[in-house]
Amino acid sequence: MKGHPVKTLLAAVSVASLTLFNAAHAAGEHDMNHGAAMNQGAQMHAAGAQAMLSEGTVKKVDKAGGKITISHGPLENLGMPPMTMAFRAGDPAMLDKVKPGDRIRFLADRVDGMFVVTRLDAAN
Ligand SMILES: [Cu+2]
Repeated sequence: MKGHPVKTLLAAVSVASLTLFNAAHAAGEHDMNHGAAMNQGAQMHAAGAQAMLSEGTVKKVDKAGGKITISHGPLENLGMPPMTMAFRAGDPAMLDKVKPGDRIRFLADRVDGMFVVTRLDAAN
């Protein structure tokens, strides 16, 4: 059984790489080609998850409807130019920590044809 431990190690390493790649996909690059997704994964590794956040200003908070209107800069992961639009809140609790006029950093993704804010942080 010489060499068996090495094989096991190699298998573990490929599983780890696959898991990282799938995590990048789940984060919102599913519409991009694989090369771009892999580049973005490499950038995330270098600069941290902050690199993926987009900037915006809260225009309106609709807690009853679970929506937030944001005047946003370019959303690189969605290929969207700057505009003002409504997003669905991925988590209703997000809407408790912001108000119109707040500068935010956020992450949006397309889920079932709707744009959803999956992460929301106050910007200073
Ligand atoms: Cu938009």
